[in-house]
Amino acid sequence: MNEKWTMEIKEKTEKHPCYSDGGHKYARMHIPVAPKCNIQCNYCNRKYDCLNESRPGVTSEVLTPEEAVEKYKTVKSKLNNLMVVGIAGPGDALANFQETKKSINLIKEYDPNVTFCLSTNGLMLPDYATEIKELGVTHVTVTINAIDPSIASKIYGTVSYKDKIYTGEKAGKLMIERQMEGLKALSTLNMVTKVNIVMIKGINDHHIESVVEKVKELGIFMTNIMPLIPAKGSKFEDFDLITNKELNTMRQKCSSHLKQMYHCRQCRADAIGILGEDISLDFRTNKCYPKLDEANIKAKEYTVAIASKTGRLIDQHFGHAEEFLIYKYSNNHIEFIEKRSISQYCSGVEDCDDKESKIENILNTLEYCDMVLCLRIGNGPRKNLESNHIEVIELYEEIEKGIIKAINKFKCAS
Ligand code: CLF
Ligand code: SF4
Repeated sequence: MNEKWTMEIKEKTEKHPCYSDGGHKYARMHIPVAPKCNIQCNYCNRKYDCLNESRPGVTSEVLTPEEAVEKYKTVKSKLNNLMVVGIAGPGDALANFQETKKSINLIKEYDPNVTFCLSTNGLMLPDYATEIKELGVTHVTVTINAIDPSIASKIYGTVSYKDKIYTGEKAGKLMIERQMEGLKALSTLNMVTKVNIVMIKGINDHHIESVVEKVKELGIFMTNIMPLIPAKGSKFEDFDLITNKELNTMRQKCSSHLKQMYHCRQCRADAIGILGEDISLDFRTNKCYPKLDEANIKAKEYTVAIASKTGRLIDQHFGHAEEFLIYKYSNNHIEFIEKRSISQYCSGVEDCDDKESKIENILNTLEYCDMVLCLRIGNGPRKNLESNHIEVIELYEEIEKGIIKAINKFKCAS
């Protein structure tokens, strides 16, 4: 820990689930008050949450600052271990500075002891660093994917700054200059700063150690190297995945320079709870109660396969499922039929080689299914399922509501 930090900051860092290895028992609550963004990353599809801090495939509701504080009061009354309020999208926290500021002020008025944390692409950081410190933010994450403009130019499609749109190396150079200036400011202000780096095969994977070394010089506390999750509809949608082995090798290499985060869950912009156990659905304010719209439902019957960790929610990545829950819709009625076990399509790095026989196995398991509902799915298995006439829908929802939404084809947003 930095000697210049006060006891209060040290304690807040120890109880922060992302910054401390011992913080796993504490909960954080993201307030999704920041929908706009000022840049276009080539791995981002704006239909989804900001990938610099979270994962694609599921979108978060957006709250006004007033709604955010009301939701905070409810969550706080039910979660004794709630320590951190984070602003991580769905766009960029500082591209929505008025909403970010107002939300923090309202929550601080109600609970002056909570830790405020935010994540940003860094473009506006030099302008707001002092103000966010004064607001009471103690922990800041900046996503920095490159320190070389030619590499950055492959990652940032456009950057919108002071009424001008930048592209190519000019965009890359501007981002890096602003990010470095922002990091210096945070360091001078003794803020606890983490740098997230999205590791992208063939683009910046050979360059990550240089980023870590550079940000270390600027007084950063830790880095979090995250694998690219290719977002459907983004320029990088067909990019190869970084394997867990490649990721962990890179993290270990970089740990000789700086503390590394190994437990990031690439969570939603409205995630609530301890890391890895998102309970945001229990607190959703934008309640949507879908009803079966019989007149518009195409088929009379559907067999639906669900990927679920909890048995209650559609909350599992297709590739991590060891079994599917099979439901049947017919005559305006949904019924649970059975569990069907599979050998996992991809349970990690080394055993991802024989994907063809695994997808064969899954296709056999999913025989007669019309749809698969899962939290996320890679492009390869999606294409395989679709070419076998199985529709794939990514969503995060309670199972029955999810089935209704899926067969209604999303009458209300997930
Ligand atoms: Fe949220 Fe990010 Fe703050 Fe944590 S998340 S704003 S630092 S409170 Fe944590 Fe989630 Fe990984 Fe982010 S696990 S995506 S690193
Ligand atoms: Fe998307 Fe986040 Fe990049 Fe903005 S900063 S373009 S929301 S990934």
